[in-house]
Amino acid sequence: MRFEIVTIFPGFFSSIFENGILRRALAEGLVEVAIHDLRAFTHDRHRTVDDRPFGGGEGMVLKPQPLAEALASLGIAPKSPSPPCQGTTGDRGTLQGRGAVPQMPQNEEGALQAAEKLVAEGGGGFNPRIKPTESTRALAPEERLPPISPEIPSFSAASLAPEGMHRQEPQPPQRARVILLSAQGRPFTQALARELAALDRVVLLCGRYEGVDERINQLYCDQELSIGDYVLSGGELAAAVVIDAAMRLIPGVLGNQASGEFESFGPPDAEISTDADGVPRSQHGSGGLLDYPHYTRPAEFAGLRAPEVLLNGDHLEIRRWRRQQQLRKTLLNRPDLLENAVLTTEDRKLLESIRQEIS
Ligand code: 6GU
Repeated sequence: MRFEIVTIFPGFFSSIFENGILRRALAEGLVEVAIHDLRAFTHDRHRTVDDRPFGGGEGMVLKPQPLAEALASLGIAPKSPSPPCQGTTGDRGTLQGRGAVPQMPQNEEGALQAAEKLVAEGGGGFNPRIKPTESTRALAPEERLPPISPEIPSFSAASLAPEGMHRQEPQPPQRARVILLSAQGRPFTQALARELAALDRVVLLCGRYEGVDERINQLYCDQELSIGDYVLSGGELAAAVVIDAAMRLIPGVLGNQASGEFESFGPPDAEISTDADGVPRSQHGSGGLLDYPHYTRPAEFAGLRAPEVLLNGDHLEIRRWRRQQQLRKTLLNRPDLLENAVLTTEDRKLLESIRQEIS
């Protein structure tokens, strides 16, 4: 699994990838992350990435040319000039040969043609737009991983291997997706995180300023994603969120695979599993409810005792209590989730009594 991030703040990500689960996943080669500095794809003295919006208005817009060149360097060609993507198109292969990072024209008009030519010629690899972009399209064996640009900080041992030393051999089919991060995107969810975790390559374009020239979305993006109903100053935080959420669902990244399946927003059909002692690991995967509250030693802290039921070892009772707590938390904090939750008759009774209790 490889994430490519295109950003004007490459330094933003260092602490995120140097800590915790992400760090381990990278060190173990389960995940690769490459960060591409958008300014490396400018050609003027000031390394200009933005410009004033046509039609006037506040703020600045990310220019299309550096983004098109950044994508070309990753072997990603424009789709056919069709209507803007609606955020639900399928995955597509986006890979190409290695080779040097292309020489791009020094003017903006030529950039797109050059990007297309580069990819069509094979210097930049294959053109995924030539083929239909059906969901999860398999790539031909000769379609290889992208070049690693020298200026790109990369966070995995594999991607730091010297040019020519890795991935020369034919690769298995690749599934890839290009995502624009913007406040205008469709909401990022756990279900989407699961989708991304099953892909081989995810390219994240971090929007900045007032936005990104919409033609980049139209030409290149499979999805436009937002991480919530608030405005961030840029897509970098959102990219980190998307990577964190997706990467921890990749097999092997979490020590205990079940903990990914069974937390809040787990798949609705996640089965209730038990640990070696027969204690339910959790019930919170079942039905898309929020997680239940957790407690650990000491049994009493600051005058508050952990719930007695958790201390007495009655697994059936523990299970019942946790389900009730899930229902309670979901009702209080996210009542919207109850609409799609899978609820038993007992759950509904419990919900009713919680409703009465809190009203
Ligand atoms: Cl992905 N970008 C920006 N700028 N703001 C956001 C967002 C993304 N998601 C929520 N707010």
